[in-house]
Amino acid sequence: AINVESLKVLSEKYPKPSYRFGYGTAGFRMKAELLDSVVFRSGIVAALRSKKLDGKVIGCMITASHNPAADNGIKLVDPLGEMLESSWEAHCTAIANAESNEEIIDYIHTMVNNLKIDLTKPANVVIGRDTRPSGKGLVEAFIDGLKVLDATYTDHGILTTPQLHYITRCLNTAGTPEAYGEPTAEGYYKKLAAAFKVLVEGKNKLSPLILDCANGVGAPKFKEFLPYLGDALSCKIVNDDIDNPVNLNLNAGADYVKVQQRAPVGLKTAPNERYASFDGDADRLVYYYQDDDGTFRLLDGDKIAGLAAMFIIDIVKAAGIDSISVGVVQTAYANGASTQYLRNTLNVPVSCVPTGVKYLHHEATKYDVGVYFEANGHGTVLFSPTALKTIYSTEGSTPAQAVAVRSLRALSEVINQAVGDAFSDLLLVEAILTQRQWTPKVWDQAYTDLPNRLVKVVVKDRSIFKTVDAERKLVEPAGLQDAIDAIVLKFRDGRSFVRPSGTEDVVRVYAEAATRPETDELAFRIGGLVF
Ligand code: 16G
Ligand code: ZN
Repeated sequence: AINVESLKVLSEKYPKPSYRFGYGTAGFRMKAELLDSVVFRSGIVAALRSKKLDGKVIGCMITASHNPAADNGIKLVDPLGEMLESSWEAHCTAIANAESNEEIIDYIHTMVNNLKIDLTKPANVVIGRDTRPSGKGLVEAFIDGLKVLDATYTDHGILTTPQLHYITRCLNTAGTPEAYGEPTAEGYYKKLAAAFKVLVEGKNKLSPLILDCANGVGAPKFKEFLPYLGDALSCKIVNDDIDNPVNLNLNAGADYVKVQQRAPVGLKTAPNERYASFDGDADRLVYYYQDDDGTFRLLDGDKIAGLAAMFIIDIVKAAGIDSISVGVVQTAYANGASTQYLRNTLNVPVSCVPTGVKYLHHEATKYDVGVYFEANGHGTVLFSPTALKTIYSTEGSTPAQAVAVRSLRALSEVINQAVGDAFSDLLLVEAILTQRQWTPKVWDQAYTDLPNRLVKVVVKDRSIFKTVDAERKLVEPAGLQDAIDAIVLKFRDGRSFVRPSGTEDVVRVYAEAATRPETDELAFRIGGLVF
């Protein structure tokens, strides 16, 4: 039953500020001091979700990813480690905006009735948080929310976002044929390390990787991970200062490197070295290097998708399996040159979906092996149950085929199937580069990115911008798309689109064209239309 007395008492501790909250693609995310009531109430929703799913374990991650240290956020995770089902996002938003205890209780009753939730069922939740100083207090608020419905929980303290997703999936699949691993950080390290060792066995080691951890949770957790990898990976960590919170994501991390197209603070690039950056909760990864002429070269999520797709296609072929099809999922932000490469050089099907991991993930499940990445470095590779069955029931009829089958199995283990994971993606890239003995420059030669520009435009009301066709076209405001098309036509290899941000109060303009000056002019002119 609902513990109405404790709801009333606890609710006093977490008064709602006058603010309109919305659960979006990144969950709730804002200045940490605004979050107490939202997080408390999210505890109630998490408990309801678990009861609705017959006591399955729901995950809760307290993080604001690549945002500054003063921000924080909360995301709920469904049993298999996926994003919360979208219809429940609206329930989170509704409860977060309730103006009184009575409204909260009414809303719970409405959910119980409409969704046929049996309140006598148990509720189970696992919790993780990143290194933000506000995290601890928010976890307490969340736990208070759980108490309203007598949910049981395990607080894992500091974790990366993908580790929390992994643990959630492990707990819910334990003892089934889909069992995913030991539900602890240690289980996660062991599983990934074992698979990685198979992939690099007998190959010459690469030069050390230099890894920027954005002064976030990736630093202590990757250090914890390294001993499990032993001498299979050599890696030098920079930007690991989690004791001074102001440094979190400050001029460092995957988002900074991708947006600024330059190396992070604390890292001096030299030719022929290999660099990578995590974001603040370690679910995004980008690589980069310095060219012989001193130019900074970015290897973003599109480049990782291309590398992964290329490798998987080859290895499936080498294993003598022809029944497995590979597909790639991108968003409108994917560089045009990457889409061309995938379609025309690798000959793989490519789908385009709206921004947000849940859309990519869902689309990727339609392929036997679905590679999905956002250009910003968030992504993973999904193996369908049928593909896994094939991979684990094939032995290969030659020694070479047997080796390829073994690699394919290890790939499916090293890649996090629950969610995009910077640790796991890093091992994937390192394994491929090691197998091929490639430098980042060789990897980069697959195709040349078109110059591109992303601009933010502050508008009065971003809700008037309505998109279709995976955000590549505007249908409202009327006439704007025609005006955009007319300008784009004048640019060689020109492409541009406009979409309202899901996480900030701005409209984003993306432009790409044949040269840097043309790209900048295109972005400027489209930005001028929107403003
Ligand atoms: C969220 C999304 C991320 C996307 C970003 C776009 C998830 C887990 N995260 O952070 O994938 O790239 O939003 O932000 O889905 P925007 O809508 O402000 O451009
Ligand atoms: Zn992140």
